[in-house]
Amino acid sequence: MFIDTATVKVRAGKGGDGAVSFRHEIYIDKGGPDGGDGGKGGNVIFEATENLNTLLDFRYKPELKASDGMNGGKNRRAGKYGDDLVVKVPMGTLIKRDGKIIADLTKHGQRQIIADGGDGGFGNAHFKSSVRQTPRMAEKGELGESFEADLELKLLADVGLVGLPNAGKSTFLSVVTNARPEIADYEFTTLTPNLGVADIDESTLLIADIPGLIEGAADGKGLGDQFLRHVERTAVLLHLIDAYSNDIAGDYKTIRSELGKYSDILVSRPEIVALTKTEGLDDDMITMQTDELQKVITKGTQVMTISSTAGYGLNELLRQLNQQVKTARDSLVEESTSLNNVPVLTLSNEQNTKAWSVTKEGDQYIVTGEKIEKFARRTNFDQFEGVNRLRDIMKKMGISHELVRQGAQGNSLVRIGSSELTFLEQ
Ligand SMILES: Nc1nc2c(ncn2[C@@H]2O[C@H](COP(=O)(O)OP(=O)(O)OP(=O)(O)O)[C@@H](O)[C@H]2O)c(=O)[nH]1
Ligand SMILES: [Mg+2]
Repeated sequence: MFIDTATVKVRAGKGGDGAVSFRHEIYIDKGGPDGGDGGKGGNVIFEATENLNTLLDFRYKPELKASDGMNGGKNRRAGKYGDDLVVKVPMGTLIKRDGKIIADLTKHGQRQIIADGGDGGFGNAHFKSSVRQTPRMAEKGELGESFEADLELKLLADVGLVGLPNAGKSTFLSVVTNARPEIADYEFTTLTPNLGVADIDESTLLIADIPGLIEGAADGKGLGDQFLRHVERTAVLLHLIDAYSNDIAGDYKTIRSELGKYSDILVSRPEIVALTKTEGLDDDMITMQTDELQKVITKGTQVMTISSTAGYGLNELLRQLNQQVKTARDSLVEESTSLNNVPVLTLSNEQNTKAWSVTKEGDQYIVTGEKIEKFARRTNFDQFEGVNRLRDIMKKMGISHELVRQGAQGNSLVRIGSSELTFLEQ
């Protein structure tokens, strides 16, 4: 079976907690704070490899988890970082989060952090100040990023075969490559894409055969557009047309219009058109059909004639394809590098960190805002001083002022994310 999409849960490691500890020195009852910081949680990293070509394995991996960071220790000893988890995916895998592309791994060895490990919490050694000599508080480590990632494999073939059903696409693939797709004299024989490798001169061409397209394909008719993404990034399109067609110009236009509706990129790919099944046709007939085609094809497009069953014109066609693929690949480099720079989504987006808001619900006050929620998550609510520090931060950010303005009193309940505290402002 051909598997080209998968959904996996990714979970980066939690950061280790900071430690509360005090130096033990001879003659000194209690030394300064020396609790170390927690280590950062491990990242989940995806790496593209040429050794895989399906996403099949991911169906058996319910969760991809990196390890947690260790807690800090005495003597300012920092917790060990959690180990990263490196996940191998086939080249051409797109990774999406909530429908947004967060990574596009096209080259062998290319890596990207998909889920970022949580930061470790500060140990109490960080919290010493002139007024606070013995801080009995430390931060908790943050949770790592965790979400469902949708993987989508786009085959990075060199040549994409397009055409109406029954045009002879699979037959061509079966003759010029090692692939053995199903072939039959009816429409929609091919239901899922086939890939094959053709040898020509000193090169190899990876050719993708997809189900036939019909009018309305881009809107979901027939087998719809679900397979067009497999040819979206092929360097060159080979458009096959049955030479026996009664409306050869119409056939051509139907396919071009569906490609155009699907994507601008697809329709602007270099294209070679080939008339198929020509072994039984005389030259006049072929010339007539070619002339008809010339009236409608995109300027500069080559028209070739082949017969897969008789073996006519195949090497010439492969040679032309090879040349066009080479030229096209050079200009494609730019496109794929810009895709590689798609940033990974992370929780800390600078623009949002300053924003917060306070709303009143019944007699509770709900505080939202990325930065304050982050501080709250890192606060250890079992430690009195930790909670007080959170109150200090709320004061500095102006949140306390807003709480007073909205009527909060000392014992009012304030909720920040999933944390709760009493207001306690004098
Ligand atoms: N005479 C002749 N028949 C051919 C040639 N190539 C393909 N055919 C026939 O055309 C019919 C359709 O061929 P396929 O290769 O299955 O066509 P397809 O484009 O893959 O069709 P779908 O998968 O349905 O889109 C089959 O009966 C083939 O035997 C050829 O060069 N000459
Ligand atoms: Mg087919």
